[in-house]
Amino acid sequence: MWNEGPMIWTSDVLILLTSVGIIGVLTHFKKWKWLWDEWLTTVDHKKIGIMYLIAALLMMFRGGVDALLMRTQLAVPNNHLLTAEHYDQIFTTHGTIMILFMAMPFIFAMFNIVVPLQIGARDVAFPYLNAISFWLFFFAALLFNLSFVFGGSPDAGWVSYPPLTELGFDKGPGENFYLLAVQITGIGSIGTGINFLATIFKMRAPGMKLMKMPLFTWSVVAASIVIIAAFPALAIALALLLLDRVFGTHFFTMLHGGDPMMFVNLFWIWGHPEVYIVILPAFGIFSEVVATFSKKRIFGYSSMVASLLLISVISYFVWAHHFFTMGAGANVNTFFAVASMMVAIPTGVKVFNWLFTMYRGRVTMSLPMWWTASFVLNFLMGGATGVMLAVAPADYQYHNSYFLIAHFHQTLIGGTVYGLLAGMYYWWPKMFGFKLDKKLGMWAMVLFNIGFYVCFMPQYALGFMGMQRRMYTYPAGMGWGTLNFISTIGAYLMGLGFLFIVIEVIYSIKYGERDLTGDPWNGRTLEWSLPSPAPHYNFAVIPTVTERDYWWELKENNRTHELRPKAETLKSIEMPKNSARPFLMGVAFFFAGFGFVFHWLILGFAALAIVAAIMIHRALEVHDEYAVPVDEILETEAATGRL
Ligand code: HEM
Ligand SMILES: [Cu+2]
Repeated sequence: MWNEGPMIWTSDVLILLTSVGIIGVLTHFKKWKWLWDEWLTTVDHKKIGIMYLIAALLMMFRGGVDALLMRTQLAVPNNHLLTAEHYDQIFTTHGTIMILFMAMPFIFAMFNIVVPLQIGARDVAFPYLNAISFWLFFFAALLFNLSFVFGGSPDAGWVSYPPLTELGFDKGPGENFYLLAVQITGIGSIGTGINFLATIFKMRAPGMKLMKMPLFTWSVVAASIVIIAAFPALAIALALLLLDRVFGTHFFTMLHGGDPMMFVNLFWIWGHPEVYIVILPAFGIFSEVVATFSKKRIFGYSSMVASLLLISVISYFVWAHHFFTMGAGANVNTFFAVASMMVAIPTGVKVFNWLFTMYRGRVTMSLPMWWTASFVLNFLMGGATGVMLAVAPADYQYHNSYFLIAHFHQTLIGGTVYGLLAGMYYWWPKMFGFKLDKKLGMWAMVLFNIGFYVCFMPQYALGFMGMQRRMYTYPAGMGWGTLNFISTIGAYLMGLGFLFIVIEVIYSIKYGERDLTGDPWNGRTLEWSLPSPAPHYNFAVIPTVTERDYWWELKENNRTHELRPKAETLKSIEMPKNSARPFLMGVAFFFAGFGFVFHWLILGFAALAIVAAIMIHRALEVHDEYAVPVDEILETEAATGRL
């Protein structure tokens, strides 16, 4: 902290000022009680979704600043803006944050905001667990981000391979921060996977058979299955590595019979499915957006469902494509090459179905639709370069080169991030009751999209020219200078695009078009039958579904009044009570993590004991629900003009 140089000191000061600022504002406007009652203790899936969204956008900012620092460093040959050590730390935190603390919470934001509304439920199956998942993620993100303030950031890449990460080569504490923060957020993710699978299988409105579910909900099923099966592998890998580091075991240390390759296998058994976890919900979002804005039902519904499920299964048979060059032999490599290429088939089916849905549809180019259209082109290229990488012999040439960097950014940004932004624009009115400004949004989209190609296209070429990933600088004679400079310009254009999104949000809070109908896009699924934002109990009366795209059917046949509540028949509604425990559990996990990072075992175990105490307290709880009185429902429904 004290010996790390002006860049870190400046960040430290900025963090301190921001914290003081936030505390000051909350105190000045007397918002502490509101914050506690309405947000920190909430179990309402819509609010949890909004908190995930805010956190994800903040982390996108942090990860983006990392990206710009790296691209600035690489803009010209022989640059010394960053030291090698600093560059290592930055690509590590960038990768980890983008995948685990940006993409994951962003998909969870969408799960939470949409799924219960879309299936006609009042909340998720386990609202209390849902809050725990959020706070575990939140405090894990805090722990991870604190690493550069206390003791230094991890620097062994987001994959954290031993022996680089064995104690002998990496004294820490950066690596400990990585292991513990990722472990804690991973536990939360497993909870979310279980929660949403249970929600979707158990809480659907009467009549909503599986094959009548909206495609976004289907994509959450697929992603949740992958989460439940994949994250335990990561938990084991991280736990064993932590044991090696903190307690001197030898799971992965070669000298005493351990095998670092085992970590690599465990990591990618999680790591590859992980990229499908973050892309599958994006596929679901595109399906909703394309159908809504083409005013047509989705083309090939059953094949869309089948391809989602197929992708989630195939994703388990490809992990070894991450180490084709490690000498597994031709037969093993062939198996994993063929399996990897097979993913292209169901993905291709989906792309064609989106195109066929648009074909002869009455297409409206709204912002969600622009992001979707840009996604399609990106994903075709990302998919094609993915198949190129899956050709095992060819991969010996471009393994770990910039070609790979360009490929995975094209799928992660052009697929996942575009999808999540499309979803954010699409469901924003449902969350907040107003639309985001289209003009500013177009600026953001155009800048981001052009910036994307300017940034990453040159990197494909750089890969072929021999530039390796994770190089902190390069000599002038390689001929890589021009392309790198262009790439950096692209990165800044994307940064500018992000800035426009921020401006757009701030502007729209004041001037954005209010949504008084609840159905600003003329949507097809149940969430659009509710007012925006939806009341805290969601549905005053649970609908009985008879069709796919039920809300659309009702609108077509002038039967929307069937979903209106009737004053005579309203009954009081049981809703889960707020609880402080999930938040406190997050705090306790934070201190446990902090303790183990610095080998303060007493703090670590004491904090875990508090976690246990909270769990016992919960186990003894008898009444965790309360009844919303009919009067309150009447009043709320009348205020939105639905009675
Ligand atoms: C403005 C957008 C972005 C830019 C300019 C950018 C740039 C970079 C750069 C320069 C690297 C290091 C390459 C190297 O030297 O090896 C990198 C690595 C990486 N990026 Fe990004 N990135 C962006 C967005 C994202 C997003 C959205 C994700 C994930 C959702 C992501 C995931 C990763 C990962 C996993 C790594 C590998 C880290 C490692 O090698 O351990 N990036 N990125
Ligand atoms: Cu993979």
